[in-house]
Amino acid sequence: METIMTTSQETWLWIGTAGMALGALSIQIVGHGMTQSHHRVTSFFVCAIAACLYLLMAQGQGDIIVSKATLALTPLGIGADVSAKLVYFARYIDWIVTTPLLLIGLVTVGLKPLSGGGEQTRERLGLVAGIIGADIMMILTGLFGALSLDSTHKYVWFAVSFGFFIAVLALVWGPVRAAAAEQGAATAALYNKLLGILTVLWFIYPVLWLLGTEGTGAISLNTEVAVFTIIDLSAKVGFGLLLLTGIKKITGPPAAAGAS
Ligand code: RET
Repeated sequence: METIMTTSQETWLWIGTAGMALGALSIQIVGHGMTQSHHRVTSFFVCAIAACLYLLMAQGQGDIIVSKATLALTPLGIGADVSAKLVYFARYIDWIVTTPLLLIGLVTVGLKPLSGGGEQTRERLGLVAGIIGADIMMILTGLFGALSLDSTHKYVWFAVSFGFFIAVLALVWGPVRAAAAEQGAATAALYNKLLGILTVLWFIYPVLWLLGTEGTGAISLNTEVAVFTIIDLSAKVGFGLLLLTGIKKITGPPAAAGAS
């Protein structure tokens, strides 16, 4: 089991910190003056929050050595086959805040603006609450799994987390996609493109978790940290820039939108 933060990991974590900070900056530049500025705000904070949590990890403050002695989630009397492992818990603090923001970004492309209140607003709020609730539980139960030393406990939590993941996907591929289809070809195409990219990128997370130190330990922590950095930058900076440029193309320059 791996219990040391290596130089390779440190380097990748600094790359993540710098990449997220530059990403936040580039989102401000690309999104400057855009019509739907809420997209700029959420995409900016996704990167800014991740930059902080990467900084925490790069400084060696975002990990915990999980062992029988240090962990509350590890029951006493566990078998002798378990030892200690290093877990970057800071990822889960990042994800629990940024994944709902990313989903809000996607869902506000798909759902058309509401005029007035009424029953429609309530239904809409219920749908968005379902997506965000399931997403938060996906990350929280994933953290429980990562902090578990006993492998039965660990895979029980993995299964629970995966169940919530499927619920999130079912909602964004089902009702939200149907709503996007009613909004005209350009919006539907942008929603479907972002949905496809998000789905592919997000599926890599549970796979890496299973292969990495949280799961089976088939790949080294060095590889895991490197791949997570690349996927995180794609899912946050790459996704954010695609979202902003897509929305800008649909809505046109602010002056024209204001004149119409
Ligand atoms: C975990 C635990 C095991 C089961 C599942 C997981 C899913 C994680 C996901 C994370 C997405 C993170 C993003 C971060 C920001 O860029 C928690 C690994 C299903 C989908 C998009």
